[in-house]
Amino acid sequence: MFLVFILGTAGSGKSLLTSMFSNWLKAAKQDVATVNLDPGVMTLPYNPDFDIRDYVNITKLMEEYRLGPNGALVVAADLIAEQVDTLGSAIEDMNADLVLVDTPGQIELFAFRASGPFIAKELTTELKAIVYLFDSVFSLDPVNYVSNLFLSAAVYNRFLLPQIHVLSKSDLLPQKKVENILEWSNTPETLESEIEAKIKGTRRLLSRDLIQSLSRLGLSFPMIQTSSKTNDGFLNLNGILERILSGGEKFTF
Ligand SMILES: Nc1nc2c(ncn2[C@@H]2O[C@H](COP(=O)(O)OP(=O)(O)OP(=O)(O)O)[C@@H](O)[C@H]2O)c(=O)[nH]1
Ligand SMILES: [Mg+2]
Repeated sequence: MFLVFILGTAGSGKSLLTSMFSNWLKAAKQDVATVNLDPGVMTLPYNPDFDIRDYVNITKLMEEYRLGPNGALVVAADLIAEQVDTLGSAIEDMNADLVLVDTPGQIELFAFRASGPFIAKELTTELKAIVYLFDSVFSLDPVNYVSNLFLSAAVYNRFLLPQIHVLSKSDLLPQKKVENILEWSNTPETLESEIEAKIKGTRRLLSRDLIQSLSRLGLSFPMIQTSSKTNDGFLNLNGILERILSGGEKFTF
């Protein structure tokens, strides 16, 4: 069993990717299961095989501890960590070859509080990977793109798992723009010169230094485009996951 955690900023397309990519994998006869780890979500575009909402109830926590929604999510994250053995067994019992794990919209909740990395570490001892989403429309602005690179680096620093960058919602941009952003990920110099051309003053200096420090750290991950509306890039995403997790073999023979 391999686990793939899907992370990204709020609204970057995690849940729809979990939904559409799992459907795509099923159509390719792969034994895939879905996990919802977002205790605060109201409706999901898929029917999770494992749902954290069966274990923690945000509305109850808000009432019980007199908390707002974000405070309740923090308490929920700690409660989830306490039950990690139970959750791990439940997920293992699904016996799927590949498990897609949809994470909460508040990325800091999963990535930066102790519970997320703890869950990622403790939930099964099998191989894992992270798919980190970059929203295409948000990434059009090179400064946003750089900020997101840093968030992704922070995620890597917490999880230390193989990480793939996915430029999500590729259907919302002309292919030329998509390729432009992919080019930034391959050659940081392109990104730097675009920032030099577009931005002035402190923001320019800051962005340039940020890009250079990421290059120095050697933190670069492959980036591919996907769309959960057209299934664009799913074949590619699957190929990369197979290479990372199962030595290039199919997940299910
Ligand atoms: N056009 C287009 N829209 C998308 C795509 N993926 C997601 N969306 C839309 O973007 C919005 C957010 O998608 P979600 O899948 O809920 O994103 P999320 O990251 O799970 O959001 P949170 O869990 O709230 O952080 C929804 O309106 C989706 O329909 C895509 O590939 N193309
Ligand atoms: Mg979601």
